[in-house]
Amino acid sequence: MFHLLILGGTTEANILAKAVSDQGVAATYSYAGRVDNPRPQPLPSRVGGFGGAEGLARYIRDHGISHVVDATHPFAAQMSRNAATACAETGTPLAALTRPAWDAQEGDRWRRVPDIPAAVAALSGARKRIFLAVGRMHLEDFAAQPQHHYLLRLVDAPTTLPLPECEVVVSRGPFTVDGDRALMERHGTQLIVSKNAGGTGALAKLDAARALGLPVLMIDRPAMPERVELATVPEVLDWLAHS
Ligand code: 3Y8
Ligand code: NAP
Repeated sequence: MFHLLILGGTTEANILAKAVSDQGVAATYSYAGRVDNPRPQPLPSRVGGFGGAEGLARYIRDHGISHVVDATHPFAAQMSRNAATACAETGTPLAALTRPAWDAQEGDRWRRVPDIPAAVAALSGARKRIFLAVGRMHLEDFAAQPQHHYLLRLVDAPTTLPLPECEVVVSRGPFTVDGDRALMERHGTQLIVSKNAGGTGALAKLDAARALGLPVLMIDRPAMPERVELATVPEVLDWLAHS
């Protein structure tokens, strides 16, 4: 019996979900439950963790999952590790739908750091106006550099804020270059901090930074487990048909 599990939460996962739904393929879309109102999907959806790799293995067995596509964000490394472990354990075909990392272009002023702690360390020094566009989950880490004035962009209104001087914009992407340029000009942004997410949904701020001649602190992706990696939805549909 065919039943696909899509580990979602990204633009690419949503494009895959639409294609799979249009084909009438039996599939379930999975969210972690990070935000209050995740985008509705054209597939039956589930929200919340599985309970580690063993929880995912149990879910695969209990729900007769025949294929898994890991279309999570490049920084969702724990989910990707669990998917690789659970699929190996249950003998379930697994493929990742990934998007290439961004590369600095002509005119970009990037400083690359390997991870979030290195980004925090790189913010030592005199007060700046910083567009901290890394979301909510790692804000605590940046409390080590309270001297800056931060512009934060969050999906949901925050309950607590660990940074003494910050301005919050509640907005989920995908974003536009004009919108991000106006946002940064209004804030008087002097530095942008960004994850190297790749894809199109978060790219606008980098195009705006280039236009404004602003420096970017770019956080490289975490390492990913060994797995089949596909770059487009047609490749995924072809993989599903032959694996
Ligand atoms: C819950 C599900 C679509 C998909 C939208 C993409 C694009 C817009 C850009 C900035 C950067 C950031 C953040 C971001 C982007 C897309 C895509 C992408 C970055 C949603 C979504 C969920 C999440 C989780 C959320 C994280 C946060 C990260 C905001 C849906 C909207 C910063 C990553 O408050 C929280 O807990 C937020 C947590 C993980 C990172 C963090 O550490 O805070 N995404 N984002 C998913 C789940 O529950 O399983 O509602 O659609 C999805 C999208 N976010 O087609 O509309 O595909 O990348 N998401 C980053 O890249 O740096 C914003 O502001 O410039
Ligand atoms: P993570 O750190 O890799 O995963 C932490 C735990 O969250 C996982 O072990 C799993 O819990 C649960 N989880 C993560 N993704 C899940 C999914 N799609 N379905 C069910 N459970 C999931 O993940 P994250 O970075 O917090 O990302 C969470 C979600 O936000 C993912 O859907 C991801 O695609 C999306 N997202 C993340 C980012 C980002 O910057 N990290 C950006 C855009 C979108 P259990 O161990 O209990 O199974």
